Amino acid sequence: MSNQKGVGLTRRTILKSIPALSAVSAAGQFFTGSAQAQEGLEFGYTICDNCNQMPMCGIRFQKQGNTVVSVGNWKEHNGKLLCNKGLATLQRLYNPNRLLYPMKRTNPKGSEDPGFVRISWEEALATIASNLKAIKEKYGPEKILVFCGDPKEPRPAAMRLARYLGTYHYATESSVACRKGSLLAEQLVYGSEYSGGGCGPKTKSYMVMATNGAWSKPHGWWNMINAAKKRGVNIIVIDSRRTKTAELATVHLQPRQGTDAALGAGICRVLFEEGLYNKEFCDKWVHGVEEYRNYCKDFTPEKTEELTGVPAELVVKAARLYAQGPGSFALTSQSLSHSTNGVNNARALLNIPAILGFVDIPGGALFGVGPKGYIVHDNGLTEDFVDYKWFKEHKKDRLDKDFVPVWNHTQVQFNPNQLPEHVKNGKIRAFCGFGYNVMIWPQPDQYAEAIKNMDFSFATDYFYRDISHRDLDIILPAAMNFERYAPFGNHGGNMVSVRTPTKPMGEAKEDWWIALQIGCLVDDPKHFFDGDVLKACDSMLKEWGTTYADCQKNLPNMTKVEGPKQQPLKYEKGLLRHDGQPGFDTPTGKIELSSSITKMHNLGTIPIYVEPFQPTQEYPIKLINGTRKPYITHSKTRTDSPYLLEIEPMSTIDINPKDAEARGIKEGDKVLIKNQYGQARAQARVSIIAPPGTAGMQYGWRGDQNSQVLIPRVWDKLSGYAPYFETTVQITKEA
Ligand SMILES: Nc1nc2c(c(=O)[nH]1)N[C@H]1C(S)=C(S)[C@@H](COP(=O)(O)OP(=O)(O)OC[C@H]3O[C@@H](n4cnc5c(=O)[nH]c(N)nc54)[C@H](O)[C@@H]3O)O[C@H]1N2
Ligand SMILES: Nc1nc2c(c(=O)[nH]1)N[C@H]1C(S)=C(S)[C@@H](COP(=O)(O)OP(=O)(O)OC[C@H]3O[C@@H](n4cnc5c(=O)[nH]c(N)nc54)[C@H](O)[C@@H]3O)O[C@H]1N2
Ligand code: SF4
Ligand SMILES: [Mo]
Repeated sequence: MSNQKGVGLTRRTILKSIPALSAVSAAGQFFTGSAQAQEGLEFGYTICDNCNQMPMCGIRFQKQGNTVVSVGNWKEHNGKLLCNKGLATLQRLYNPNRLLYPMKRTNPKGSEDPGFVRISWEEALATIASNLKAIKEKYGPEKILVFCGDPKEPRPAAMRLARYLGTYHYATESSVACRKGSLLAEQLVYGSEYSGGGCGPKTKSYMVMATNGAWSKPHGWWNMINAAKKRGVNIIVIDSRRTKTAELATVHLQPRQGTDAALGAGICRVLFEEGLYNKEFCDKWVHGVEEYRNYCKDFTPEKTEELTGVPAELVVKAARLYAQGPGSFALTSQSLSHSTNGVNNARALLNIPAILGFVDIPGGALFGVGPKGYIVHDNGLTEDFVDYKWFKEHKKDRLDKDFVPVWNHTQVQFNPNQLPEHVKNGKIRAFCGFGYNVMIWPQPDQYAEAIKNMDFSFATDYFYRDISHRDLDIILPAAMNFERYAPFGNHGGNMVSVRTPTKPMGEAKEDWWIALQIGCLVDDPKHFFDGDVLKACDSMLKEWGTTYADCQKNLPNMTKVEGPKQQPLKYEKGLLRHDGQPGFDTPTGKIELSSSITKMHNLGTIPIYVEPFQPTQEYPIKLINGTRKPYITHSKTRTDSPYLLEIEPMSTIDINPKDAEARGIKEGDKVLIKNQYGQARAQARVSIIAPPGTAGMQYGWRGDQNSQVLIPRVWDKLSGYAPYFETTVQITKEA
């Protein structure tokens, strides 16, 4: 294999030499593969992780020896239609820039050149364990932050590591900015996770709440909504932009960004005033109806138009159409939450199916179910595996208690958005990162600085990412989805898929193995399955009546496991509440239009409208900074899968033709986006996808295209999320 010793490598030589040296190993394996041309092709199975979407799609690959030579659809799998990003994972697997060996820094933090050199796994794990132990003893275990980025797969093992290290400061990207803001809204209204679903044969109306599933969800969703349209389902899309999904709509409501609380109130007013709401259901199952109804009175269709920009007659039409039902809905996993009043915006839309009684009904969205202990929104985790109870008991001890009391009350994960402050105050001193990216935060430099100032830090990743990793003590190479056993996939509640991995490239190791090995060194190995990944998976699978090995024997079929039967009206049967009583898992046992929990923390009761940041003369354009593109995921596909990068080699920004013309901007022009916080470059795409006065762009580009510098560090009081979608900017053509 490689002759790499790595001693004395500088950062620059690493960046140059990792490609070169690992190319040797990659190509080495490739050539071994082709030298074994006589060897037959074999099929293998894995799960795609390229959009961090859960549940993930299934991949059937062909391999020759240890080399994967092609990827394709796994037709027996629930998610059997791979998208372009899934197909591009082979380019990622054999990307010559992959991180293949454990590395430690040799120069002081903050140096231009960290001087990373290759070390053995033994040294890496021993160094990590001794540092974590020392910090735990000297300052207390809660000074350690265990953090997982958007990748979902490492999470169960990372959270278990946090548990037995004894730190309840376990956070993920989903507690920075992703799914858990919407989840919080769902929990406040319905008492548990309820983000909607698709359209079944009985569905007659469908409300798409600020998600562009055509681009952000797997193919199955696009097929589902097209089929629904053909069947004549009334589709109401609420989206500030004219998306592919919106183009399918019977009615497209296009509110100005951040005004959904007004739109929700306007729609509910129509339902109340016209007697279209389900009074019987409300009387029995909904709390705060009168209070919210009174609030909605002011939101006449005309007033709603004035606040949201949605024509009055469309507000009325959408309410009437949706009320015909049976209605289903789909709530965004994040877009609404990226505003200062984000959780309330999401709650207001969630109130619509609530007052209509379109809750857990045939033809509507059903509450998700899983096998024993399975936490649907924390895919891959079971309550026992991560000891959820322990984390719940320690919520009040967490550092986010005063920052976001409602979050702290309801969420098991720590909200780490004040990390710079916590590090400055000595409250967080060590960082264990699994696939993390500092660019998820507004003003990322402040977070990079916080990580630099830790007493000790390490991370695992597929690649060395300069801005996230340069100030770590140790960086570890993670095995990719083709190369690892854990985790298994859980699909539709009762189907499990497992993998037949290849041997990892270089010395990459799977995240679960890394977490379990560290666990064995800092704590009782029994808590970490003696470092054995398959034993860890089996600890969950055995509870559901199977094992990893049995599931492998079933391939290419998925394995059916023991779990509750999917059924409607679970709230009538006591299947939603923690105490087994009928009703919803809220303090009142009812759906809460008026929240007992926000009230308890003096943060209001009903989801009121608050005017979002308004365009000014200096910064006249609202910037939705984070809309998904079908061929990009976050930081990942930029360089990892060059085939996708060819589609879009630099950051682009969608600008309405009117706004473009007023600024002399043409398709393809380079533009400068600027506000009081910072500036970023992009290439203009002149498109009606963006309404006049609003621009949309992806985030995650680096250097002078880093749009995160435009976002202020101000927070939604309920979730503690940043207003990524709310900022205002000026856009000018670059000289
Ligand atoms: N402005 C703006 N900011 C946003 C958003 C927005 O809309 N606008 N959206 C927010 C949301 S919803 C999200 S989800 C985040 C994006 O979340 P990010 O955390 O940026 O997600 P990724 O870029 O997918 O992955 C982060 C890192 O993990 C590595 N990685 C991937 N898979 C694995 C794995 O299995 N193991 C290991 N060890 N490493 C892995 C990748 O190489 C990468 O370096 O950004 C958030 N920030
Ligand atoms: N291809 C691809 N797929 C992905 C990802 C990816 O990066 N690329 N990321 C994955 C992740 S981590 C996530 S969280 C999901 C996100 O999935 P989505 O939530 O579907 O993604 P977005 O495109 O960010 O936002 C959805 C829509 O919200 C609209 N919107 C923005 N602000 C407002 C508002 O104030 N009101 C209303 N009504 N609409 C608004 C935008 O115009 C946009 O069309 O996607 C996942 N899937
Ligand atoms: S939608 Fe695409 S990227 Fe996401 S899991 Fe499926 S194939 Fe992979
Ligand atoms: Mo996300």
